[in-house]
Amino acid sequence: MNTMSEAKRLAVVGTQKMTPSEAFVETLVAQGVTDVFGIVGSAYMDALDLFPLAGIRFISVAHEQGAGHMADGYARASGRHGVCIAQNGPGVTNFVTSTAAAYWAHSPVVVVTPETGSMTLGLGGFQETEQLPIFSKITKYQAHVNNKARMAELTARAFDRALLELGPAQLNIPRDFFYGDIECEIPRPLVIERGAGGEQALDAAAELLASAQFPVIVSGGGVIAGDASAAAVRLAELLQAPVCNSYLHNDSFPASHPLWCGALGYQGSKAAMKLIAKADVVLALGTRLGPFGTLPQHGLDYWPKNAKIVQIDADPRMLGLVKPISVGICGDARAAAEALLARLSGKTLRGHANKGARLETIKAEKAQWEAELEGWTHEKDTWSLEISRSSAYMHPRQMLRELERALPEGAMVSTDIGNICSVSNSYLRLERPRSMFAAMSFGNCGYAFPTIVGAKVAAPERPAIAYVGDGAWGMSFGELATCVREEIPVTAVVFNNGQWGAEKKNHVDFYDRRFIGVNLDKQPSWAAVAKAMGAEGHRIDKLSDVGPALHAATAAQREGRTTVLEMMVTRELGDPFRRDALALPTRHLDKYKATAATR
Ligand SMILES: Cc1ncc(C[n+]2csc(CCOP(=O)(O)OP(=O)(O)O)c2C)c(N)n1
Ligand SMILES: [Mg+2]
Repeated sequence: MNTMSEAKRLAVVGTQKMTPSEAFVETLVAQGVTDVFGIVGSAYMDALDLFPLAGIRFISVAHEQGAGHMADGYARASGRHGVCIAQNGPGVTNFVTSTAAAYWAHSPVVVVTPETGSMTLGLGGFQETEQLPIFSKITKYQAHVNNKARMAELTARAFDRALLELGPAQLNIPRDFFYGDIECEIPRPLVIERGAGGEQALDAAAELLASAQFPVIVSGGGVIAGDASAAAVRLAELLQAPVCNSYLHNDSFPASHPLWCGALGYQGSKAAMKLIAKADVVLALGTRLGPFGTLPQHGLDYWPKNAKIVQIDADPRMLGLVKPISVGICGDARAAAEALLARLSGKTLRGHANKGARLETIKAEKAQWEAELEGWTHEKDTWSLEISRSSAYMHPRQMLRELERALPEGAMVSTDIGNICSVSNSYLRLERPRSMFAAMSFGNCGYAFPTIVGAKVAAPERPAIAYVGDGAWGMSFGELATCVREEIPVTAVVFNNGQWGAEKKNHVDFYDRRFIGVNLDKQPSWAAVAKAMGAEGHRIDKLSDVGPALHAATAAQREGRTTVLEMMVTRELGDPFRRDALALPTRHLDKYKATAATR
């Protein structure tokens, strides 16, 4: 932990002689950096050496991908920069997946990539690869330190751009540029206020919302990033509009609020989908309305194609990109919501005439969805019924419900991308922002665990829980070593169904159960592995043990202990991800005819 007093941490002021390493580290200090995730490497040893005296904690991880996800989780939990660093070449290429994931999670991660030395670049020396092209499509900004004298300037710019554009920025530094003498000033962070958006657009939006008979709000990631929750609640209350969470942003509106309806998208809330289907005006607040998050679900093609859409996003490129819109507002979610509140306050709102009926509809749809969920104790398709009949293990849905009931107040939950994690979307009701860290549109297995570790570093007082499938766990459990070594206590809930379930579901639905590479046979006991690595591990196979085990594990976090709860669940499978993108197999060659669809 950083124990250095704030005064001591202040970055140096005025133009001074320093080394580029000092300039780099002092710029980190000026940007408020207190934690950096990575694996040591000779490329940046000279700067690393300064970290302790600068009040920066270096968190040493098991794999650079883990460091990148930790920086992402840290940024998502705190709203501050997450920072990761690695050795040039292989250390840096290990950042590719985590950087792409942070890009789609809109996380201000600064990816520091020391590069091969400038005097040997291109000669095919040691640990050399072109590091800028690799990240060009998964960063918002790339700074290349082309002269050591520009170290502070370009470091600061990478930090500024990451926050300004809400996404990863790469800082590429030829390794020899850490050494030498330079004269420079440490730039202070840029503070840019985003503002509410164009006056005319706000006026037009207010007109549309005032004239709406059935307004519905979609509350997205921008509400979380823009600290706009309170404004979103006030706007919803003024309009008396139901509020849907955008896909995987279940923490974008308090779930206990009467106007909350749940999440849109894959494994989301039927109540939310049925209510938005009735909208004549949709206010998309801080959401890009991503294509995957608005696809038909549960057999409901719910998107209201005739509704007028008012979309608010800080990134102008997202406006009208996926759905046609009537009004686009390029602005900060909170400032825009407040500007709309000011405009709507004195107006006659058409939707108030039927607000009583609308509230009743919201209540009824929520009650119906709740009753359906309560009765939906297991999956009902033929495969799931067959496979779970002879199993003594828990039904995933029942297990998820028990976890939901036992979720401690203020918990942060990260979710991976498997079938059971996806089903958990229906069982994650959250009260406060910065509480859910799903693998967003990049959808990589192995996201959830390192991400919650980073979130825990940013918010050590909050219970931190990762939901992870057993396949994804195999990819990411190495970071248990980080939790133990660095004393970052978290809880991993591992769903052991002995399979790469989400993909197996495609074999079941489209490929006549010709299973290839989807069964995870002969797995180790993950509880035993956890213990061997110095964490706690418990195997849970009874529903009645789920809640108490989660309670105990999250309580153990207060004593600094990390716990793995290995949930033994049946092999049944919920609705698939990509029904939209798969087709029954067609075969023309005789050799492959046996695999052609017969249905
Ligand atoms: C890095 C990566 N590799 C492969 C995939 C394809 N994929 C998506 S879901 C999934 C299965 C996940 O299995 P598991 O983590 O065990 O969860 P389950 O579906 O069984 O609940 C796979 C392999 C992916 N999304 N990311
Ligand atoms: Mg699995």
